[in-house]
Amino acid sequence: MSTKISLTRYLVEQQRVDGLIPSQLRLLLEVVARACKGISQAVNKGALGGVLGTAGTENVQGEVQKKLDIIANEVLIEANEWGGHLAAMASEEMDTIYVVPNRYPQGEYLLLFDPLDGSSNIDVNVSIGTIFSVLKKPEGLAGVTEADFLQPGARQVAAGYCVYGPQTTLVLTVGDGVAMFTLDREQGSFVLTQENVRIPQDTQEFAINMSNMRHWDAPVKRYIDECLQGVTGPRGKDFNMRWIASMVADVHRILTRGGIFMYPWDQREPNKPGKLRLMYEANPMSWLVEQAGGAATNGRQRILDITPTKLHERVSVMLGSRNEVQRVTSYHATL
Ligand code: AHM
Ligand code: MG
Repeated sequence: MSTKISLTRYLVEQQRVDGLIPSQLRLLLEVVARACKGISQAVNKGALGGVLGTAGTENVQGEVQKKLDIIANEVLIEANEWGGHLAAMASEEMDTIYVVPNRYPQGEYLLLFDPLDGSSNIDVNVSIGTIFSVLKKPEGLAGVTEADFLQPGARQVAAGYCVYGPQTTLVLTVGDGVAMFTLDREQGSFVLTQENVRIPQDTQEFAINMSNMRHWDAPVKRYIDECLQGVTGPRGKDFNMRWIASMVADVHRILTRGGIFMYPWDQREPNKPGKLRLMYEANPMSWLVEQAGGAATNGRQRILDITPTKLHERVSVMLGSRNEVQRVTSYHATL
């Protein structure tokens, strides 16, 4: 009988055998996974748990908050604040950082999350997820401020997401490749179901919200237009399209079978670099994709090299199969 490897065992081995993660980081990741289990329960209850619908509030970005956005945010904070491994947290759903209260010990890590990504899919029973990113608090300073969070994604020490779909799957990197864990509801634990995840370099599948086509920049228009011309066009092959409108679910598909995902800058909001958030969405997903052999840019530079100037900074995102991301990025250099 093959041995099932739990997330706990996987993390212990990463710590013991490979020396990749300190014990505090291991604890932190266990707690995040536990919180995701709680969120998964709430998601599964749906209408029976009274968790669907809007909460009647807006977040700092002016987006209407769903009940589950708020529930997921609270679950993550309550699970993480007392463990002693964190200095502070930041969330897409909170205006400012949440410093661990004085009554608890302060740790050296910073946790960032989008508690419930794909909010527009909550009420329609389509996959949604939690995205998280872990940074180290810069050394030598007492206390913690928003400035401590403004580090490029290349400095992440762990990143991942949990997708709540037909299965609940936690996907994680600590800088040693990407591993996937499926929630075993009978055992109540995440079980390793795939290691060394690799994204094929080439793909014939793209993910973009096509309804925004008229607002895109010329390089993105050119790239998609060439894909749409199919086998008789310059690409010489047909392309398929998928758009779930949950980044977690779209990225999960790309990590599973390849593809390119784009949420580019568009003319509707010319002063914003894009819709998606750099620190809660683009950075963790970009690191996962790179760790699986893919690429991630904003059309002009590697996303992980961008130094954020504010917590809720937005960014244009192109990520997935390496050759396709390089192609659309090269179009930005020439047009
Ligand atoms: P959210 O964090 O408020 O849910 O917004 C982010 C989501 C992404 O998951 C998804 O890729 C995108 O917004 C979909 O946007 P659109 O509805 O414009 O297609
Ligand atoms: Mg989101």
